[in-house]
Amino acid sequence: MENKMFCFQCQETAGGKGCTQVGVCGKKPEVAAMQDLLVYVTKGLSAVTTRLRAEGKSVKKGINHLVTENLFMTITNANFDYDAIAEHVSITLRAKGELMAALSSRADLPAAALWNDVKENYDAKAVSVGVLSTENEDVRSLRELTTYGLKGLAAYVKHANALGEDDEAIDAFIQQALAKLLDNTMTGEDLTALVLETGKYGVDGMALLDHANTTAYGDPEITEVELGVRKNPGILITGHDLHDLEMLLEQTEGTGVDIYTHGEMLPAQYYPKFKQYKHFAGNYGNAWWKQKEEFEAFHGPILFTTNCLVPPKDSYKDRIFTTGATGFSGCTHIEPKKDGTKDFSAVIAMAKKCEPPQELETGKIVGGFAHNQVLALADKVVAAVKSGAIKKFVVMAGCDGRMKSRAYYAEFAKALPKDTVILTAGCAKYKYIKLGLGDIGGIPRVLDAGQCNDSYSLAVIALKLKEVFGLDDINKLPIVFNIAWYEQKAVIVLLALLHLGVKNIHLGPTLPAFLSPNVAKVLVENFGIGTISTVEDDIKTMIG
Ligand code: FSO
Ligand code: SF4
Repeated sequence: MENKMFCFQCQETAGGKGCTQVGVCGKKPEVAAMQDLLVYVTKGLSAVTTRLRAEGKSVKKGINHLVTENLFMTITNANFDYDAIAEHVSITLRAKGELMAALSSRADLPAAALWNDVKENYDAKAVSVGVLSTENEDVRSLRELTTYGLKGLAAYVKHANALGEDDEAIDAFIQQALAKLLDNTMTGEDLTALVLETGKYGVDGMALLDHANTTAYGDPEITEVELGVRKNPGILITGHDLHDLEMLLEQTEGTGVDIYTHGEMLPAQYYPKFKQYKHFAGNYGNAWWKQKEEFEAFHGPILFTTNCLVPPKDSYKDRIFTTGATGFSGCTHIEPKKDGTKDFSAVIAMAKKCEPPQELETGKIVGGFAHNQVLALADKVVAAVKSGAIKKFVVMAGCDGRMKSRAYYAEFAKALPKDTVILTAGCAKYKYIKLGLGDIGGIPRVLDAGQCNDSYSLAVIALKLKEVFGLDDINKLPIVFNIAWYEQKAVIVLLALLHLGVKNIHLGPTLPAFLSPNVAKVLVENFGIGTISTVEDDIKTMIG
Protein backbone atom coordinates (compact mmCIF):
# COMPACT_ATOMS: atom_id res chain seq x y z
CA MET A 1 0.00 0.00 0.00
CA GLU A 2 1.40 3.37 -1.00
CA ASN A 3 0.69 6.56 0.86
CA LYS A 4 1.55 10.15 0.25
CA MET A 5 3.09 12.07 3.13
CA PHE A 6 1.23 11.59 6.36
CA CYS A 7 2.48 12.91 9.68
CA PHE A 8 0.38 13.77 12.71
CA GLN A 9 2.90 13.48 15.49
CA CYS A 10 2.85 17.06 16.76
CA GLN A 11 0.26 19.50 18.04
CA GLU A 12 0.58 21.81 15.03
CA THR A 13 -0.34 19.14 12.50
CA ALA A 14 -2.28 20.54 9.52
CA GLY A 15 -5.97 21.10 10.23
CA GLY A 16 -5.61 19.24 13.51
CA LYS A 17 -5.62 16.03 11.44
CA GLY A 18 -2.35 15.38 9.64
CA CYS A 19 0.24 16.99 7.34
CA THR A 20 -0.17 15.49 3.86
CA GLN A 21 1.48 17.97 1.47
CA VAL A 22 4.28 19.49 3.47
CA GLY A 23 4.75 19.80 7.22
CA VAL A 24 3.51 22.87 9.06
CA CYS A 25 6.99 22.55 10.60
CA GLY A 26 8.53 22.80 7.13
CA LYS A 27 9.27 19.09 6.74
CA LYS A 28 9.19 18.04 3.09
CA PRO A 29 7.38 14.84 1.96
CA GLU A 30 10.60 13.03 1.03
CA VAL A 31 12.10 13.84 4.44
CA ALA A 32 8.92 12.70 6.21
CA ALA A 33 8.99 9.44 4.23
CA MET A 34 12.68 8.85 4.98
CA GLN A 35 11.95 9.39 8.68
CA ASP A 36 9.19 6.79 8.41
CA LEU A 37 11.70 4.39 6.86
CA LEU A 38 14.20 5.14 9.63
CA VAL A 39 11.58 4.30 12.25
CA TYR A 40 10.72 1.12 10.32
CA VAL A 41 14.31 -0.16 10.09
CA THR A 42 14.88 0.80 13.73
CA LYS A 43 11.90 -1.36 14.66
CA GLY A 44 13.42 -4.14 12.51
CA LEU A 45 16.76 -3.80 14.27
CA SER A 46 14.94 -3.82 17.60
CA ALA A 47 13.17 -7.06 16.74
CA VAL A 48 16.62 -8.57 16.19
CA THR A 49 18.15 -7.20 19.40
CA THR A 50 15.08 -8.30 21.36
CA ARG A 51 15.49 -11.81 19.94
CA LEU A 52 19.20 -11.74 20.81
CA ARG A 53 18.43 -10.83 24.41
CA ALA A 54 15.82 -13.62 24.56
CA GLU A 55 18.56 -15.99 23.43
CA GLY A 56 20.65 -14.81 26.37
CA LYS A 57 23.07 -12.78 24.25
CA SER A 58 24.12 -9.24 25.06
CA VAL A 59 23.59 -6.15 22.93
CA LYS A 60 26.36 -3.57 22.76
CA LYS A 61 25.91 -0.02 24.01
CA GLY A 62 26.65 1.30 20.53
CA ILE A 63 23.53 -0.44 19.21
CA ASN A 64 21.40 0.96 22.05
CA HIS A 65 22.72 4.42 21.21
CA LEU A 66 21.97 3.93 17.53
CA VAL A 67 18.34 3.09 18.32
CA THR A 68 17.86 6.16 20.48
CA GLU A 69 19.65 8.42 18.02
CA ASN A 70 17.46 7.19 15.16
CA LEU A 71 14.29 7.87 17.12
CA PHE A 72 15.59 11.27 18.18
CA MET A 73 16.26 12.22 14.55
CA THR A 74 12.59 11.74 13.75
CA ILE A 75 11.25 13.97 16.52
CA THR A 76 9.49 17.13 15.38
CA ASN A 77 11.89 19.92 14.38
CA ALA A 78 15.04 17.88 14.95
CA ASN A 79 16.31 16.85 11.55
CA PHE A 80 15.32 18.09 8.10
CA ASP A 81 18.37 16.64 6.31
CA TYR A 82 17.24 13.91 3.90
CA ASP A 83 20.80 12.63 3.28
CA ALA A 84 21.62 12.36 6.97
CA ILE A 85 18.42 10.41 7.65
CA ALA A 86 18.98 8.09 4.65
CA GLU A 87 22.55 7.52 5.86
CA HIS A 88 21.19 6.41 9.22
CA VAL A 89 18.92 3.94 7.44
CA SER A 90 22.06 2.45 5.84
CA ILE A 91 23.97 2.38 9.14
CA THR A 92 21.03 0.65 10.79
CA LEU A 93 20.69 -1.97 8.05
CA ARG A 94 24.41 -2.74 8.27
CA ALA A 95 24.26 -3.06 12.06
CA LYS A 96 21.21 -5.29 11.79
CA GLY A 97 22.94 -7.51 9.22
CA GLU A 98 25.84 -8.10 11.59
CA LEU A 99 23.55 -8.89 14.52
CA MET A 100 21.43 -11.28 12.45
CA ALA A 101 24.50 -13.44 12.00
CA ALA A 102 24.63 -13.95 15.77
CA LEU A 103 21.00 -15.17 16.01
CA SER A 104 20.39 -18.86 16.60
CA SER A 105 17.07 -18.67 14.81
CA ARG A 106 15.43 -16.27 12.39
CA ALA A 107 12.07 -18.03 12.55
CA ASP A 108 9.05 -15.73 12.76
CA LEU A 109 11.05 -12.52 12.60
CA PRO A 110 8.83 -9.68 11.32
CA ALA A 111 9.19 -8.38 7.77
CA ALA A 112 10.89 -5.20 9.00
CA ALA A 113 13.65 -7.29 10.54
CA LEU A 114 14.24 -9.15 7.29
CA TRP A 115 14.04 -6.17 4.94
CA ASN A 116 17.20 -4.91 3.29
CA ASP A 117 17.86 -3.02 0.09
CA VAL A 118 20.19 -0.57 -1.63
CA LYS A 119 19.90 3.19 -1.08
CA GLU A 120 18.40 3.77 -4.53
CA ASN A 121 15.31 1.83 -3.43
CA TYR A 122 14.78 3.53 -0.07
CA ASP A 123 12.31 6.11 -1.38
CA ALA A 124 10.08 3.44 -2.90
CA LYS A 125 10.02 1.48 0.34
CA ALA A 126 9.61 4.57 2.53
CA VAL A 127 6.17 5.47 1.17
CA SER A 128 4.78 2.08 2.17
CA VAL A 129 5.85 1.95 5.81
CA GLY A 130 4.40 5.15 7.29
CA VAL A 131 1.71 5.70 9.88
CA LEU A 132 -1.16 4.82 7.51
CA SER A 133 0.24 1.36 6.84
CA THR A 134 -1.64 0.35 10.00
CA GLU A 135 -5.21 0.36 8.78
CA ASN A 136 -7.23 -0.02 11.97
CA GLU A 137 -7.44 3.47 13.45
CA ASP A 138 -7.41 2.35 17.08
CA VAL A 139 -4.44 0.07 16.61
CA ARG A 140 -2.72 2.85 14.68
CA SER A 141 -3.49 5.31 17.46
CA LEU A 142 -2.08 3.06 20.19
CA ARG A 143 0.97 2.20 18.10
CA GLU A 144 1.71 5.84 17.37
CA LEU A 145 1.07 6.95 20.96
CA THR A 146 3.66 4.37 22.02
CA THR A 147 6.06 5.30 19.23
CA TYR A 148 5.93 9.00 20.12
CA GLY A 149 6.41 8.24 23.80
CA LEU A 150 9.43 6.14 22.86
CA LYS A 151 10.81 8.96 20.73
CA GLY A 152 10.61 11.33 23.67
CA LEU A 153 12.13 8.76 25.99
CA ALA A 154 14.93 8.11 23.51
CA ALA A 155 15.79 11.81 23.45
CA TYR A 156 16.14 11.96 27.23
CA VAL A 157 18.13 8.74 27.39
CA LYS A 158 20.46 10.08 24.69
CA HIS A 159 21.29 13.11 26.83
CA ALA A 160 22.07 10.86 29.78
CA ASN A 161 24.25 8.69 27.51
CA ALA A 162 26.20 11.79 26.48
CA LEU A 163 27.15 12.15 30.15
CA GLY A 164 28.24 8.52 30.38
CA GLU A 165 25.10 7.14 32.01
CA ASP A 166 23.33 4.14 30.53
CA ASP A 167 20.53 1.91 31.74
CA GLU A 168 20.34 -1.34 29.83
CA ALA A 169 16.85 -2.03 31.21
CA ILE A 170 15.50 1.14 29.58
CA ASP A 171 17.21 0.43 26.26
CA ALA A 172 15.97 -3.17 26.29
CA PHE A 173 12.45 -1.90 26.94
CA ILE A 174 12.59 0.65 24.12
CA GLN A 175 13.69 -2.06 21.70
CA GLN A 176 11.22 -4.62 22.96
CA ALA A 177 8.40 -2.10 22.64
CA LEU A 178 9.47 -1.15 19.11
CA ALA A 179 9.49 -4.84 18.19
CA LYS A 180 5.98 -5.26 19.66
CA LEU A 181 4.75 -2.46 17.41
CA LEU A 182 5.52 -4.76 14.45
CA ASP A 183 3.54 -7.62 15.98
CA ASN A 184 0.10 -7.99 14.43
CA THR A 185 -1.04 -10.36 17.17
CA MET A 186 -0.97 -7.58 19.79
CA THR A 187 -4.55 -6.80 20.86
CA GLY A 188 -5.92 -3.40 21.80
CA GLU A 189 -5.52 -4.39 25.44
CA ASP A 190 -1.92 -5.46 24.89
CA LEU A 191 -1.14 -2.17 23.19
CA THR A 192 -2.86 -0.15 25.93
CA ALA A 193 -0.70 -1.94 28.48
CA LEU A 194 2.35 -1.12 26.36
CA VAL A 195 1.41 2.57 26.34
CA LEU A 196 1.25 2.57 30.14
CA GLU A 197 4.47 0.60 30.49
CA THR A 198 6.15 3.21 28.30
CA GLY A 199 5.14 5.75 30.96
CA LYS A 200 6.90 3.73 33.63
CA TYR A 201 10.11 3.79 31.61
CA GLY A 202 9.50 7.47 31.00
CA VAL A 203 9.86 8.06 34.73
CA ASP A 204 13.01 5.91 34.79
CA GLY A 205 14.48 7.72 31.77
CA MET A 206 13.88 11.16 33.25
CA ALA A 207 15.31 9.99 36.58
CA LEU A 208 18.40 8.72 34.75
CA LEU A 209 18.87 12.07 33.03
CA ASP A 210 18.25 13.97 36.26
CA HIS A 211 20.93 11.88 37.92
CA ALA A 212 23.33 12.40 35.01
CA ASN A 213 22.80 16.17 34.91
CA THR A 214 23.02 16.77 38.65
CA THR A 215 26.02 14.47 39.08
CA ALA A 216 27.91 16.26 36.32
CA TYR A 217 26.84 19.85 36.95
CA GLY A 218 25.44 20.02 40.52
CA ASP A 219 21.88 20.60 41.68
CA PRO A 220 20.11 23.56 40.06
CA GLU A 221 19.81 26.47 42.47
CA ILE A 222 17.80 29.68 42.57
CA THR A 223 19.35 31.93 39.95
CA GLU A 224 18.74 35.33 38.45
CA VAL A 225 19.31 35.12 34.72
CA GLU A 226 20.36 38.17 32.69
CA LEU A 227 18.21 38.93 29.65
CA GLY A 228 20.32 41.75 28.26
CA VAL A 229 23.53 41.50 26.23
CA ARG A 230 27.21 42.32 26.66
CA LYS A 231 29.62 43.98 24.28
CA ASN A 232 31.51 40.94 22.98
CA PRO A 233 30.49 38.82 20.02
CA GLY A 234 28.49 35.79 21.10
CA ILE A 235 27.47 32.25 20.33
CA LEU A 236 23.86 31.27 20.95
CA ILE A 237 23.36 27.69 22.05
CA THR A 238 19.93 26.12 21.93
CA GLY A 239 18.28 22.74 22.50
CA HIS A 240 18.64 20.50 25.52
CA ASP A 241 22.12 18.93 25.49
CA LEU A 242 24.08 20.12 28.52
CA HIS A 243 27.18 18.14 27.56
CA ASP A 244 27.47 20.09 24.31
CA LEU A 245 27.15 23.30 26.32
CA GLU A 246 29.93 22.22 28.65
CA MET A 247 32.29 21.56 25.75
CA LEU A 248 31.40 24.87 24.15
CA LEU A 249 32.00 26.80 27.39
CA GLU A 250 35.38 25.14 27.85
CA GLN A 251 36.47 25.84 24.29
CA THR A 252 35.39 29.48 24.35
CA GLU A 253 36.98 30.40 27.68
CA GLY A 254 39.41 33.28 27.21
CA THR A 255 38.55 33.75 23.51
CA GLY A 256 36.56 36.98 23.96
CA VAL A 257 33.39 35.24 22.79
CA ASP A 258 30.39 35.15 25.14
CA ILE A 259 27.92 32.27 25.35
CA TYR A 260 24.18 32.89 25.51
CA THR A 261 21.44 30.32 26.02
CA HIS A 262 18.29 30.21 23.96
CA GLY A 263 14.95 28.43 24.35
CA GLU A 264 15.27 25.17 26.24
CA MET A 265 18.94 25.79 27.09
CA LEU A 266 17.91 28.56 29.54
CA PRO A 267 17.81 26.19 32.55
CA ALA A 268 21.53 25.49 32.09
CA GLN A 269 21.96 28.87 33.80
CA TYR A 270 20.72 27.30 37.05
CA TYR A 271 23.55 24.73 37.36
CA PRO A 272 26.47 25.60 39.67
CA LYS A 273 29.04 24.14 37.28
CA PHE A 274 28.09 26.41 34.39
CA LYS A 275 27.83 29.51 36.56
CA GLN A 276 31.58 29.33 37.09
CA TYR A 277 32.20 30.45 33.51
CA LYS A 278 32.50 34.23 33.44
CA HIS A 279 31.66 34.39 29.74
CA PHE A 280 28.36 32.56 30.28
CA ALA A 281 26.45 35.76 29.62
CA GLY A 282 22.71 35.16 29.93
CA ASN A 283 19.63 34.09 28.06
CA TYR A 284 18.72 35.55 24.68
CA GLY A 285 15.22 35.51 23.26
CA ASN A 286 12.30 33.25 23.88
CA ALA A 287 10.80 29.90 22.91
CA TRP A 288 11.79 28.07 19.73
CA TRP A 289 9.11 29.41 17.43
CA LYS A 290 10.37 32.98 17.58
CA GLN A 291 13.80 32.09 16.23
CA LYS A 292 13.40 33.68 12.81
CA GLU A 293 13.33 37.21 14.22
CA GLU A 294 15.62 36.57 17.15
CA PHE A 295 18.41 34.82 15.26
CA GLU A 296 18.55 37.63 12.76
CA ALA A 297 19.18 40.05 15.63
CA PHE A 298 21.70 37.85 17.40
CA HIS A 299 24.33 38.47 14.69
CA GLY A 300 26.55 35.54 15.77
CA PRO A 301 26.52 31.78 15.16
CA ILE A 302 23.80 29.58 16.61
CA LEU A 303 24.47 26.01 17.73
CA PHE A 304 21.56 23.57 17.71
CA THR A 305 22.09 20.67 20.08
CA THR A 306 18.51 19.32 19.70
CA ASN A 307 15.14 20.44 18.44
CA CYS A 308 13.29 22.72 17.96
CA LEU A 309 14.86 23.88 14.71
CA VAL A 310 12.77 26.09 12.44
CA PRO A 311 13.91 25.96 8.78
CA PRO A 312 16.27 28.96 8.72
CA LYS A 313 15.96 32.07 6.61
CA ASP A 314 18.74 32.60 4.06
CA SER A 315 19.75 35.75 5.92
CA TYR A 316 21.20 33.71 8.81
CA LYS A 317 21.34 30.15 7.48
CA ASP A 318 25.14 30.25 7.19
CA ARG A 319 25.31 31.01 10.93
CA ILE A 320 23.40 27.82 11.89
CA PHE A 321 25.44 24.86 13.13
CA THR A 322 23.85 21.55 14.07
CA THR A 323 25.10 18.62 16.11
CA GLY A 324 23.73 15.39 17.60
CA ALA A 325 20.33 14.36 16.25
CA THR A 326 19.70 17.71 14.58
CA GLY A 327 20.39 18.56 10.98
CA PHE A 328 19.42 20.82 8.13
CA SER A 329 20.78 20.40 4.66
CA GLY A 330 23.23 23.20 3.84
CA CYS A 331 24.06 23.93 7.50
CA THR A 332 27.36 22.75 9.00
CA HIS A 333 26.92 19.63 11.12
CA ILE A 334 29.46 18.95 13.86
CA GLU A 335 30.14 15.25 14.42
CA PRO A 336 31.70 13.95 17.63
CA LYS A 337 35.23 12.60 17.54
CA LYS A 338 35.91 8.96 18.44
CA ASP A 339 36.15 9.83 22.15
CA GLY A 340 32.78 11.61 22.06
CA THR A 341 34.20 15.14 22.31
CA LYS A 342 33.31 17.76 19.74
CA ASP A 343 35.41 20.43 18.12
CA PHE A 344 33.52 23.73 18.00
CA SER A 345 36.42 25.76 16.56
CA ALA A 346 34.51 26.54 13.35
CA VAL A 347 31.68 28.06 15.41
CA ILE A 348 34.11 30.05 17.52
CA ALA A 349 36.05 31.31 14.48
CA MET A 350 32.82 32.56 12.94
CA ALA A 351 31.72 34.24 16.18
CA LYS A 352 34.95 36.25 16.32
CA LYS A 353 34.09 37.86 13.00
CA CYS A 354 30.51 38.73 13.97
CA GLU A 355 29.00 41.82 15.54
CA PRO A 356 27.85 41.56 19.18
CA PRO A 357 24.18 40.67 19.60
CA GLN A 358 21.50 43.32 19.37
CA GLU A 359 19.72 43.75 22.69
CA LEU A 360 16.13 42.47 22.63
CA GLU A 361 15.24 43.17 26.24
CA THR A 362 16.80 43.94 29.60
CA GLY A 363 16.19 42.75 33.12
CA LYS A 364 16.32 39.36 34.77
CA ILE A 365 14.22 36.29 35.33
CA VAL A 366 14.44 33.87 38.23
CA GLY A 367 14.57 30.08 37.95
CA GLY A 368 16.27 27.02 39.35
CA PHE A 369 13.45 25.40 41.29
CA ALA A 370 14.29 21.79 40.59
CA HIS A 371 13.45 19.19 43.24
CA ASN A 372 16.54 19.63 45.40
CA GLN A 373 16.11 23.40 45.65
CA VAL A 374 12.36 23.23 46.30
CA LEU A 375 12.81 20.53 48.92
CA ALA A 376 15.38 22.76 50.61
CA LEU A 377 12.57 25.31 50.90
CA ALA A 378 10.04 22.63 51.91
CA ASP A 379 9.39 24.03 55.39
CA LYS A 380 8.54 27.42 53.96
CA VAL A 381 6.35 25.93 51.25
CA VAL A 382 4.51 23.62 53.64
CA ALA A 383 3.95 26.47 56.10
CA ALA A 384 2.53 28.62 53.30
CA VAL A 385 0.12 25.84 52.33
CA LYS A 386 -0.92 25.22 55.94
CA SER A 387 -1.52 28.92 56.63
CA GLY A 388 -3.56 29.21 53.43
CA ALA A 389 -1.10 31.67 51.83
CA ILE A 390 -0.71 29.14 49.00
CA LYS A 391 -4.07 27.65 48.02
CA LYS A 392 -3.07 25.74 44.94
CA PHE A 393 -0.16 24.65 42.79
CA VAL A 394 -0.78 24.76 39.08
CA VAL A 395 1.53 22.63 36.95
CA MET A 396 1.90 24.43 33.63
CA ALA A 397 4.74 22.44 32.12
CA GLY A 398 5.31 21.45 28.51
CA CYS A 399 5.90 23.30 25.29
CA ASP A 400 5.29 26.62 23.68
CA GLY A 401 4.30 26.90 20.03
CA ARG A 402 3.32 29.32 17.32
CA MET A 403 -0.47 28.81 17.35
CA LYS A 404 -2.32 31.95 18.33
CA SER A 405 -4.57 29.90 20.62
CA ARG A 406 -1.56 29.47 22.93
CA ALA A 407 -2.08 33.05 24.10
CA TYR A 408 -4.53 31.25 26.41
CA TYR A 409 -1.60 30.18 28.61
CA ALA A 410 -0.38 33.72 29.28
CA GLU A 411 -3.94 34.82 29.97
CA PHE A 412 -4.58 31.85 32.23
CA ALA A 413 -1.40 32.59 34.20
CA LYS A 414 -2.41 36.24 34.59
CA ALA A 415 -5.94 35.31 35.67
CA LEU A 416 -4.85 32.87 38.37
CA PRO A 417 -5.63 34.09 41.89
CA LYS A 418 -2.63 35.56 43.74
CA ASP A 419 -2.58 32.65 46.19
CA THR A 420 -1.63 30.14 43.50
CA VAL A 421 1.85 29.06 42.45
CA ILE A 422 2.76 27.91 38.93
CA LEU A 423 5.15 24.98 38.70
CA THR A 424 6.71 24.94 35.25
CA ALA A 425 9.26 23.11 33.10
CA GLY A 426 9.91 23.06 29.36
CA CYS A 427 9.63 25.88 26.87
CA ALA A 428 5.97 26.47 27.87
CA LYS A 429 7.39 28.80 30.55
CA TYR A 430 8.08 31.57 28.06
CA LYS A 431 4.38 32.37 28.04
CA TYR A 432 4.49 33.56 31.68
CA ILE A 433 7.98 33.66 33.14
CA LYS A 434 8.47 37.28 32.12
CA LEU A 435 5.07 38.53 33.33
CA GLY A 436 6.27 39.56 36.79
CA LEU A 437 3.62 37.57 38.65
CA GLY A 438 5.17 38.37 42.03
CA ASP A 439 5.74 36.14 45.03
CA ILE A 440 4.01 34.71 48.09
CA GLY A 441 6.05 35.51 51.19
CA GLY A 442 9.27 35.28 49.18
CA ILE A 443 8.25 32.20 47.15
CA PRO A 444 7.99 33.28 43.49
CA ARG A 445 4.63 32.54 41.89
CA VAL A 446 6.36 30.97 38.89
CA LEU A 447 8.74 28.21 39.91
CA ASP A 448 10.77 27.02 36.93
CA ALA A 449 12.22 23.55 37.45
CA GLY A 450 14.06 23.53 34.12
CA GLN A 451 13.79 21.78 30.76
CA CYS A 452 10.83 19.62 29.72
CA ASN A 453 12.63 16.54 31.09
CA ASP A 454 12.77 18.32 34.46
CA SER A 455 9.04 17.72 34.67
CA TYR A 456 10.49 14.81 36.60
CA SER A 457 11.42 17.35 39.27
CA LEU A 458 7.83 18.49 39.48
CA ALA A 459 6.73 14.89 40.02
CA VAL A 460 9.36 14.43 42.76
CA ILE A 461 8.13 17.63 44.44
CA ALA A 462 4.49 16.48 44.24
CA LEU A 463 5.35 13.06 45.68
CA LYS A 464 7.28 14.70 48.52
CA LEU A 465 4.37 17.02 49.34
CA LYS A 466 2.04 14.01 49.34
CA GLU A 467 4.32 12.39 51.93
CA VAL A 468 4.63 15.53 54.06
CA PHE A 469 0.86 16.01 54.14
CA GLY A 470 0.33 12.31 54.90
CA LEU A 471 -1.89 11.73 51.86
CA ASP A 472 -2.49 8.34 50.26
CA ASP A 473 -3.13 9.73 46.77
CA ILE A 474 -1.22 12.32 44.75
CA ASN A 475 -4.57 13.60 43.46
CA LYS A 476 -5.57 14.74 46.95
CA LEU A 477 -2.87 17.42 46.88
CA PRO A 478 -3.92 21.01 46.19
CA ILE A 479 -2.46 20.68 42.70
CA VAL A 480 -3.90 20.85 39.17
CA PHE A 481 -2.24 20.07 35.84
CA ASN A 482 -2.75 22.36 32.86
CA ILE A 483 -0.16 21.14 30.41
CA ALA A 484 0.70 22.52 26.99
CA TRP A 485 2.12 20.00 24.55
CA TYR A 486 3.78 20.28 21.17
CA GLU A 487 6.05 17.41 20.32
CA GLN A 488 6.94 13.88 21.36
CA LYS A 489 8.94 14.70 24.48
CA ALA A 490 5.74 16.09 25.93
CA VAL A 491 4.13 12.75 25.10
CA ILE A 492 6.58 10.84 27.30
CA VAL A 493 6.12 13.40 30.07
CA LEU A 494 2.35 12.84 29.86
CA LEU A 495 2.71 9.05 29.92
CA ALA A 496 5.10 9.34 32.88
CA LEU A 497 2.57 11.42 34.81
CA LEU A 498 -0.15 8.87 34.07
CA HIS A 499 2.14 6.14 35.34
CA LEU A 500 2.60 8.09 38.59
CA GLY A 501 -1.16 8.08 39.03
CA VAL A 502 -1.85 11.72 38.18
CA LYS A 503 -5.46 12.18 37.13
CA ASN A 504 -7.50 14.92 35.46
CA ILE A 505 -4.66 16.42 33.44
CA HIS A 506 -5.78 19.19 31.11
CA LEU A 507 -3.88 18.90 27.85
CA GLY A 508 -3.89 21.69 25.31
CA PRO A 509 -4.20 23.75 23.29
CA THR A 510 -5.75 20.77 21.46
CA LEU A 511 -5.78 17.03 22.05
CA PRO A 512 -3.37 15.01 19.89
CA ALA A 513 -4.64 14.17 16.40
CA PHE A 514 -3.15 10.71 16.84
CA LEU A 515 -5.68 9.82 19.53
CA SER A 516 -8.56 8.01 17.82
CA PRO A 517 -11.99 8.66 19.37
CA ASN A 518 -11.86 5.27 21.11
CA VAL A 519 -8.35 5.75 22.50
CA ALA A 520 -9.25 9.27 23.65
CA LYS A 521 -12.29 7.74 25.40
CA VAL A 522 -10.09 5.28 27.28
CA LEU A 523 -7.85 8.13 28.45
CA VAL A 524 -10.84 10.20 29.54
CA GLU A 525 -12.53 7.33 31.36
CA ASN A 526 -9.45 5.98 33.12
CA PHE A 527 -7.42 9.12 33.72
CA GLY A 528 -9.88 11.98 33.43
CA ILE A 529 -7.78 13.60 30.70
CA GLY A 530 -9.42 16.68 29.30
CA THR A 531 -8.49 19.68 27.24
CA ILE A 532 -8.88 23.43 27.79
CA SER A 533 -11.78 25.78 27.15
CA THR A 534 -11.84 29.49 28.01
CA VAL A 535 -9.61 31.05 30.64
CA GLU A 536 -12.65 32.05 32.68
CA ASP A 537 -14.23 28.60 32.67
CA ASP A 538 -10.94 26.83 33.29
CA ILE A 539 -10.10 29.03 36.27
CA LYS A 540 -13.50 28.08 37.69
CA THR A 541 -13.10 24.33 37.11
CA MET A 542 -9.43 24.05 38.03
CA ILE A 543 -9.13 26.57 40.85
CA GLY A 544 -12.71 26.87 42.09
FE1 FSO B 1 10.28 22.80 23.73
FE2 FSO B 1 10.96 21.98 21.27
FE3 FSO B 1 11.69 20.77 25.50
FE4 FSO B 1 10.21 20.11 22.96
S1 FSO B 1 12.06 23.42 22.49
S2 FSO B 1 9.12 21.88 22.25
S3 FSO B 1 8.72 19.14 24.29
O1 FSO B 1 11.60 20.37 21.70
O2 FSO B 1 11.58 19.51 24.11
O3 FSO B 1 10.13 21.93 25.54
FE1 SF4 C 1 3.20 18.16 10.53
FE2 SF4 C 1 4.07 18.16 13.04
FE3 SF4 C 1 4.63 16.15 11.42
FE4 SF4 C 1 5.78 18.53 11.07
S1 SF4 C 1 6.05 17.12 12.80
S2 SF4 C 1 4.95 17.22 9.48
S3 SF4 C 1 4.08 19.89 11.62
S4 SF4 C 1 2.61 16.73 12.17
